[in-house]
Amino acid sequence: MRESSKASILPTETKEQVSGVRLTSICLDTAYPALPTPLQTSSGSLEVAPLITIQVLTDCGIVGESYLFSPNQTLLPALSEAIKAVFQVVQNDPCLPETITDKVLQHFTLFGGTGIVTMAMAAIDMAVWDVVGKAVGKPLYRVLGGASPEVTTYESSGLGIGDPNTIRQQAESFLEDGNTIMKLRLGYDALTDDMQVLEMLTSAFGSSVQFLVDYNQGLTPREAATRCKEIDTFGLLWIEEPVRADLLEETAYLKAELQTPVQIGENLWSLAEVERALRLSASTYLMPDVGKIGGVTQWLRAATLADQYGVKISSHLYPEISGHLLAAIPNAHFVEYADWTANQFSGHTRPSDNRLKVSDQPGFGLSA
Ligand code: SMN
Ligand code: MG
Repeated sequence: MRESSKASILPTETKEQVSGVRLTSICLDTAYPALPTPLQTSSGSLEVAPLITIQVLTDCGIVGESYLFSPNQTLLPALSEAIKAVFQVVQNDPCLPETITDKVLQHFTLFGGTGIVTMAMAAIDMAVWDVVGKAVGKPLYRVLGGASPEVTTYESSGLGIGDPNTIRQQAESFLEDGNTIMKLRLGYDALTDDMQVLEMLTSAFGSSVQFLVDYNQGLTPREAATRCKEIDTFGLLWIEEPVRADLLEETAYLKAELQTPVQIGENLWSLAEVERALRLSASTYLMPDVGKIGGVTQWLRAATLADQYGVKISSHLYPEISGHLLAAIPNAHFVEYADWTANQFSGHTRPSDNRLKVSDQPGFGLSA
């Protein structure tokens, strides 16, 4: 790992302000908000957004808030247990997120691997960063050195695999709010179906809408070579996860063959995986998921690494949290906006004209 990606994130003055605050206990809850628009992808469908909400309590009375989104509902109980187990490792520790994350990583070395433990670590790390923001009375993007609360977004709340007329209506409703950049899910049974939807959308909207497409890992490398070449002429902003997320060499091959940028990252689970993707030049851009990469600390380290390779970073879901991160990094690309948590957090804001104004409340401002 390049050491500069491990350079301290928390400014010294902030560190001094929060090092006296200690983490005392944790409260967890679950929620299953229905998706305003159910989403069909080539690798599964989503009707509710299974969430764990996390509160980390401290000895100074500040409560850090975060959440985890699990595409798989049945794993929420296991995830909750993992969060409690990881919290035990850092209970009574000072509120220093980087130190906490490094301690957790070290503690679970023998257990090894990634997955539920990484997401549990993320839940705690995110809540600890929220405590930091609240302790110093600043929104997180400001704590992290960001100057403006405005970030560029694309709409990702719909356009799942399905009926072309419904897709067109959804695209029209995004456009009504001035959101002209949107993500379409592809990976229909046949390439001709992918082409039909793309042709319908481009003839309906012309150059007034820019599309990105997501195959959700649904293609074999051979299929991907054929399908991506066919859709390469549509001027798409990117083609996301054409093949299984661990097939980085195959993704690198596609990137080299295509005019259209290739996007991956929501299924990179560690800095080592991010660095491998960068070294292989597996994709044009990266979009780490703040839950799966291990939290704010690891997400920011990944963004720093990517910057060293000249790679732009977008986020994956968690718009209320990711917005702060994109507002604070030099290599920011897009915040993925989905409305799935709109009724869950009072601090959730919606984009218009492809822009999202990140909360100005201390911390993430999840409950404003
Ligand atoms: C996605 C990821 C997880 C659940 C649903 C959809 C999709 C995205 O890959 O990038 O938004
Ligand atoms: Mg995706």
